[in-house]
Amino acid sequence: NLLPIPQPKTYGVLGNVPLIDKDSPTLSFCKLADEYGPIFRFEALGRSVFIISGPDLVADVCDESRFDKAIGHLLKVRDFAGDGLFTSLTEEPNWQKAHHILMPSFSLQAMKGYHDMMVDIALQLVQKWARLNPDESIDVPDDMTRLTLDTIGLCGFNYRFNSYYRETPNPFIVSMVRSLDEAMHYGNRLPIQNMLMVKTKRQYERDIQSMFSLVDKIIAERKARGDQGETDLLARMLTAKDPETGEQLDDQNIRYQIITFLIAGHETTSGLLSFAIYFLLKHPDVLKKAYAEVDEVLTGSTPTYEQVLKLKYIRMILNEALRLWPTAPQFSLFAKEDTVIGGKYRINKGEAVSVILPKLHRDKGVWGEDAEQFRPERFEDPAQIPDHAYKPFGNGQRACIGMQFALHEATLVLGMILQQFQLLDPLNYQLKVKQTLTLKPDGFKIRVQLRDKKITHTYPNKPEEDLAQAPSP
Ligand code: FDE
Repeated sequence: NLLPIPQPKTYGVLGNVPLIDKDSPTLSFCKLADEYGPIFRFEALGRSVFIISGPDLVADVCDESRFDKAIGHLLKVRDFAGDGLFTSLTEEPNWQKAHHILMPSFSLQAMKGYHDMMVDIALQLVQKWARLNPDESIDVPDDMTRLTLDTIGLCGFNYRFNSYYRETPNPFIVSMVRSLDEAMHYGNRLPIQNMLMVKTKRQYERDIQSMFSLVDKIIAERKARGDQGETDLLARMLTAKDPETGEQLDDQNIRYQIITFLIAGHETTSGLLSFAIYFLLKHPDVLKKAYAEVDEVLTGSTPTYEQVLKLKYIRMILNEALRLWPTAPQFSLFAKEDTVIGGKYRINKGEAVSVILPKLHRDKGVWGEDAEQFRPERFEDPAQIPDHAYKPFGNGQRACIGMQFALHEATLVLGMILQQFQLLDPLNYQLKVKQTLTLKPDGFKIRVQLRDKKITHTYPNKPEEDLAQAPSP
């Protein structure tokens, strides 16, 4: 009763590569899944991976006794993230070590310690927006990227990128975005093509060097300054010992971890905040409820840690945004032994599967007929969330270590924005999703007005009916 796994049309050595849009591979996989179903084989230049999006299949590959994290599509990212947490295999010694050392820094409890620093950066965003002239637009993903980079920089390494003091993106960001983009494209080119792209290669190497030198500077400065009682990630990495082995992280690995946190901690969270704002603008009913909650909970000039925990509806909005547009849209695993998934598909030892989240998260069988619609109320009762149909933070021991961090930050920031501003969509933005490993709404611009709390809220948006549908991936 085993079934063959379908495969789309191949093109010689290129395999299935010509079928995907190289600038947005995950969304191409979603489209192919419409045609080929919840599992299909994808072949790219000698690599082969099963692309899966059916909840029953995902449940099986999330069984950690049979599958473990694969780094297939992240391989090139190792050029700059090395054996940092995100890009290491579970069996590499530095994964275990760093996981043990860093877990306490990301506990719910630890968020208390980051709260004031998060407020510090969020205030910079709010103050920037408050000073804009009425005819000036805000590039949402740009400003959110400033926010999330500065936040992880400050909370993680006591380093200020000061992105709100610059017109253009921080040079570190320019290098990082360009390297991520190259890492994403590299694997889909023929070796000969890669060899011929001399300029791209040189730029890539320069970008990596520039990231390394910034990070090495941060480490060196901290070491020179000595221990001043800091409790941030860097302090922990420089001093803490793995309780199991008694070993510390070496300097090269610390460099990789810092780059990892800077990448993982800001691209995904800024995308999350941008999509959340997009959905709020297009759903006046949700926006109204969000304002009501914020006005009830956020009574002081800046939110306290406890108040952020009370912003339940804001949290639901973020969860729902991550359902429709999971900003880290794909993760991969390999089979530890020959196995069968969904009761009918054979996966052999060593073979890789990749979970396509935007598709999984819109499965009508588990989410219902309105799966494509933005409806935060789905997250009212956590017990109702289908276990293996919602994986925006990945799975098991390799799930996102930064989840609490990202959610606390995003809840705080969204709360502060709504406390201060009316959101306007004068250009009637039409969603266009861009991928640079992570997903973001491309060219998303809004305007804001300071709220006058004496006036009841007015929402200068289009009627709800034609906006209720979230666009398909
Ligand atoms: C991780 C992660 C994941 C998984 C991946 C794989 O498996 O491959 C996912 C899905 C995620 N992550 C997602 C997300 C979303 C958001 C918003 C976030 N994320 C955020 C963040 C922040 C921070 C800091 C982070 N994040 C981090 C991280 C890390 C480090 C990792 C790795 C872990 C291990 O150990 O493996 C992750 N993240 Fe995240």
